[in-house]
Formats: sequence, structure tokens, C-alpha cells
Amino acid sequence: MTGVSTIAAIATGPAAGGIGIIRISGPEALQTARRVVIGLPERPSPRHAYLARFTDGNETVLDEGLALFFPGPRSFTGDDVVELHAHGAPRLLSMLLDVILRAETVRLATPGEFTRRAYLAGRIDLTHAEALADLISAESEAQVRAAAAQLTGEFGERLSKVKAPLLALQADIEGAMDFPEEAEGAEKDAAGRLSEIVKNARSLLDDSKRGALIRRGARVVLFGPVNAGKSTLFNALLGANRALVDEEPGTTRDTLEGKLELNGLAVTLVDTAGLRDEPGRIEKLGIERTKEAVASADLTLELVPPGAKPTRDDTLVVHTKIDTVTPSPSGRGPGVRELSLSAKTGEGLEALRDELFKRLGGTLAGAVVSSSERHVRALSDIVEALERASSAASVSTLEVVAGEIGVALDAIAELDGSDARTELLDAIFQRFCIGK
Ligand SMILES: Nc1nc2c(ncn2[C@@H]2O[C@H](COP(=O)(O)OP(=O)(O)OP(=O)(O)O)[C@@H](O)[C@H]2O)c(=O)[nH]1
Ligand SMILES: [Mg+2]
Repeated sequence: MTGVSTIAAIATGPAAGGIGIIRISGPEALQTARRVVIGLPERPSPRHAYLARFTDGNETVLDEGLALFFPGPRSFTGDDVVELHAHGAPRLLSMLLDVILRAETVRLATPGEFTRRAYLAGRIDLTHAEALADLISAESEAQVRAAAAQLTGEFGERLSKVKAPLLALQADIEGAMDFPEEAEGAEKDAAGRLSEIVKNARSLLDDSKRGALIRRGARVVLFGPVNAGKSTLFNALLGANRALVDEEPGTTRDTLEGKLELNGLAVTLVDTAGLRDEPGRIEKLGIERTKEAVASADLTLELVPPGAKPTRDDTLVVHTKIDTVTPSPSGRGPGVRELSLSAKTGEGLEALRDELFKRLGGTLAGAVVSSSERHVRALSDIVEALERASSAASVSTLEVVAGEIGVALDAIAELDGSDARTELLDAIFQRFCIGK
């Protein structure tokens, strides 16, 4: 016996639907399935869809559907797997699962346990498992695409283009340290080889950052003086009357969030309390929140009403209420794009949407290779260690260079799961739901 337990769970969502799937994985999968299935032959053909009847464990038939047998090791989890495709009635599925779980050798799967087994069996790697979790929780088209890009393994491929030459370099340096008479020129060569590796790591980091932004969605904050037209623009972009609008300055006191999708990119839009010199007590609290919102933004729009001037140079400037003035937006120098619009008439709104998409998503279908915040953090560590190794290569000893490369290699090992710690695994697989 393998010692692996047999697990079972409902693999489809909790709502009623056309089809509901119960998945059983482990050495007892087939025997267990027979508790509720009539119609599976003694030796079912692999991956064949058998017309089956599902019972209450006694003789009473409850439903009709399909039963499939995926013998290990060529199954998703690497164990024997049986899938029962019944109708998607939540009550029916839980009755069938109850009967299955009454078998002593079977227990309910924990969240993500099927995928965890697939990883442990070497069926998928860690980045693949995370991509699956992302795909399951994707809310926008761009999120689906980012997860898919990761699923195809492009990320792992590009990571290995950093890892392999780095391992080779480390081996050379250690050789040179052990045999100093041959070390001549190794330092010089190390710098050159490192700079190529750093370049690849950095570009992977940049692409992953963009992917992570797509995954969690971008935060766009509306910022500006009272009465600039923030709430009016907020409502116009959301296409709904979410925020109160009034000619009285200081209408908005709390931050307000709304979600929209820009050509498939998920965006959280944040309306904030307007700024002014002598705010009331509550308004002051609101302005504190405005500052926090701006600090957490991926992009801040500074709304400038007619007659006023932009105050920051890290924002996208939007001149408002152009229906009330003959346009003469103040420039910020060549090359800096400023927009003008009227949230009231809708003029300039399309150009704003285009500009937002350009700044946030760029070319979505392009070089998105990963969508994970974990990857971004790990890659930042890798790039930093490699940069330290690079500068050490020109001013310091080989030992120091080797030390920094070692740090980078450890971070890479953690990233691709070749040295994954248990708590890291827990954190990743807990993001799944039961049955996945
Ligand atoms: N003509 C015109 N009026 C506008 C436009 N946008 C907003 N307004 C008016 O300007 C006033 C203030 O608009 P709000 O959207 O509440 O401005 P705000 O920036 O949210 O103001 P606070 O919440 O007080 O900071 C309201 O009377 C709006 O109807 C516009 O594009 N054209
Ligand atoms: Mg407002």
C-alpha cells in the first residue's frame, strides 16, 4: 500500500448548475465510487465516460450521469482518480458525497489538496499550481489571460534562463577560488556574465510586476481641490450614480470605491475628499484618508478645475469642466500629457479611458508571464542580490561575489519550488477551495 489516503470532495461550485462533479482521488478511489455508482464495469477503461446511475448507497437511484476513471500515475493528482458527473443540484451532490465519506478509508479533501497532490506527485510545478489558483479566482478577462500565460510555463522558462547561467557562473567562481592559479581573468569575466543575467532578471521582474497589477486590478485615485468634479467623474466612469455630487465644496468626506473593467483590465476607482486650506473637523479626517489613498494608488488623477493649477508632478493631470470655459489648459512642459474633459457632457471621457488603459495595462496580450505578488517579491530579492554581486564583481573579492550569487540562487530555489518550505506550500494551497 502506498500510505496515501483517499480523498473526496465536490469539485464544482456551491450554486445550482447544469453539472456537478464529485472527485475522488487515492488508492481506494474506484471501490469508494462504487458505493454510489451503478454502471462502472469491473475494469473500467482509462478516461472513458461511462453512462452511470447514482444511488443513495442502498438501491434507490437518485440521478443519472457520467463516471470516469483516471488510473494513476497518469491522472491529475498522480493517484487513481474517479470523477462522477451528476446534475448540479447542491443537495443531491452532498447526499452522494455523504455516502462516499461513510467509507472508512475516505476523508473529505482539504482546500487545494487535489492540486497539492498534483504538485507533490511532480505533475505540475509550483508556479503552475499558483496559476491554477489565479485562474479559478480570476474576475476579469486580463486576469484570465495572465493566469493562462503563467500556466503555459513561460515564466518558468524565463526563470531558468536566469538560473542556468547563474549556476554555471557560480560553479566557475568556486572553481577559481579553489584553484587560484587559474583564477586569472575570472573576475572580469564574472562581471560581463553577470550583467547579462541581471538584465534578464530585471526584465522578468518588470513583466511580472505588470502581471501582478493585472491580477489584483489597478487602483486609480481621483485627487484634487474641493469642487473639482471628482465625484461627477467617478460616477461618469462607473456609469452609475454612486457618489453624492453637489455644488457645495466639501461634499465628499469619505473615500469611496467602485469597480470597472477597462478593455478587460480590472480597475478599482477611488473617489476622495477634496482638498482645501481650512477644512472642517470631519473634512480634515477625510483629507487624511485622501492622502492614504494617494499613497496606495497605482495611478493618481489630479483633477484641476478651471482657473486652478496642478500641484504635483507624479499624477496624470485632468482639467475638468471644459464645457464652462474656452479651453486653455496650462501645460507642464513638452512630453507631459494633460487631458481635458467635461464629466457633464462626456467630452474627453473616451480619451481618458484610453490613456488610463495605456498607462496601466499597456499591451495586455504582450509579455505577461506571471501574475503573482510572490513572484514579484522573490524577483525583487533576486535582482537586488544580483546587482550587489555585479558591483562586487568590479570592486570586491570573488568570495563576496559568490556569496551574493548564493543569495540569488536561494531565492530562485524558493521561487521555483525546488526548495519550497512547508509553510510556503500551505500559504499557496490554502488559496484553493475544497475540491480543487
Ligand atoms: N458644468 C460642469 N459642472 C460640473 C462638471 N463636473 C462637476 N460639475 C459640478 O461641479 C460641482 C462639484 O462637483 P463634484 O463632483 O461634487 O465635485 P468634487 O470634486 O467631488 O467635490 P468635493 O467632493 O466637494 O471635493 C457640482 O455642482 C457638479 O455638478 C462638469 O464637467 N461641468
Ligand atoms: Mg466629491
